[in-house]
This record gives sequence, structure tokens and C-alpha cells, in this order.
Amino acid sequence: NKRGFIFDLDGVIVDTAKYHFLAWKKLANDLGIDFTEHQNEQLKGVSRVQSLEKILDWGGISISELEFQNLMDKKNSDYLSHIETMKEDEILVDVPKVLTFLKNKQQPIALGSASKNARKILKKVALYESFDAIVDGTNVSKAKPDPEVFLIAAKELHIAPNQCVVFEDSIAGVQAANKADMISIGIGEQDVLGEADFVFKDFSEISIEFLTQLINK
Ligand code: B16
Ligand code: MG
Repeated sequence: NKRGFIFDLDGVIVDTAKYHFLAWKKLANDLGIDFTEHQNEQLKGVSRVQSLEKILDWGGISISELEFQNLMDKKNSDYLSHIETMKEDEILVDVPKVLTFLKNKQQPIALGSASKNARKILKKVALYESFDAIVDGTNVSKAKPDPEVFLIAAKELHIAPNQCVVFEDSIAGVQAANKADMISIGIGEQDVLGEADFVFKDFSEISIEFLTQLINK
């Protein structure tokens, strides 16, 4: 049996969520806006444009289009300065184990990320070749929670959406997977990702038996 296995990037494969947090917090604080971990949760999986819109909204600030573009560029260069030094040791626990298992079982594997930096990051951690398809922020027009990113990934894998499984760390991403009629697996906290079909703290909690059941279901 073949299923399509679709992985989010930030917060699922690598812990770049912490770098996004640092970069957004710096930008918000520079603008005199408070920025909490709870607010950060609402930016996970959300595109760069929409993230900045939300932050400005929380601060009750309105700016010109040019300034908006400048702030986005600033956030991204700040974020990229964190990414620059990334190595394979920043791959999250047991991700390689799961990827290798699925590959050995001939299961098609895709990346489904909102990030425009996804390909760069995958190359940094030497996982670029591990995916049969890569769909990222440069390939979509609608951001999560819209299901577009995962539907394109399913199409590229030639697997029907309801035969796909999505691993996601964000609320928006879990909602996108559910809307795409895919099996959603939250990676993180149950109280945050309760809308997912299954929630695990990280991949060390996902057993080979569980993956085998998913394939054979
Ligand atoms: P960039 P994912 C998302 O990646 C992040 O979760 C989100 O925090 C970020 O704003 C978004 O990518 C855009 O990223 O600024 O690099 O284009 O979790 O969907 O892999
Ligand atoms: Mg994510």
C-alpha cells in the first residue's frame, strides 16, 4: 500500500521555529510591540506577509507599503543570519529514522512548508535529496490554513489527498491538513494541536508499529 507522507519543515524537521521567534520578537520589540510565546504560536505555519500583518495589528500600527517591505526584508535577513550556521545536528530527534523507514517501505515523501527558505534549509542539513517532492512558500499562492500547499504536494506525489498523512507543528498547518482531507499528525503539545487526528511530542514517540499501521490502513 502507498500513502503520501507530507512533512512540514519548521518545527517538524528542524527547530527553526526558535529562529523565527527570535527574529519576529526583535522586530516587534523594536516597534515597541510586546511579543509573547503565545502570540508566536499563532504565527507558526503562517506566511511572512501575514505574520507581519498580525504583529502590526496587535500593536495597532499602520505603515506604508514601502516600510512594510523593508520590515519583511529586515526580518528575513535577521532570520537568515541564524540559518547560515545550521548543520545536520539541528535535525529534530528521530526524523532521519522515520524518513529512512518510509523510504525503505517505498512510501512517497514530500515537503509541505510555508517557508520561502525551505530549500536552502534542507540543503544546509543535507536532507534535500530525501524528498520526492518539495512544495514551499515559493510554490503557493494561499497560505496555511488553506490546504493548497498540501494538495499540490499530494498531486506531485500522485497520491489522492485522502491517502496522505501530514506531520505539522502549527495550528494553521493542522487545519490545512484537515481541510485537505488528510490524516493530520500534530508534533508538539496536545493542548495546542488538539484539532489533529493524532498528537505526539516528537518523532521519538512515533513507533514503527504506528507507521506500519498507517501504511497498511
Ligand atoms: P519564511 P513551515 C513557516 O514554515 C513557519 O512556520 C512560519 O513561522 C514562517 O513565517 C513561514 O514558514 C514563512 O517562512 O519567512 O522563511 O518564508 O512551518 O510551514 O515549514
Ligand atoms: Mg511548522
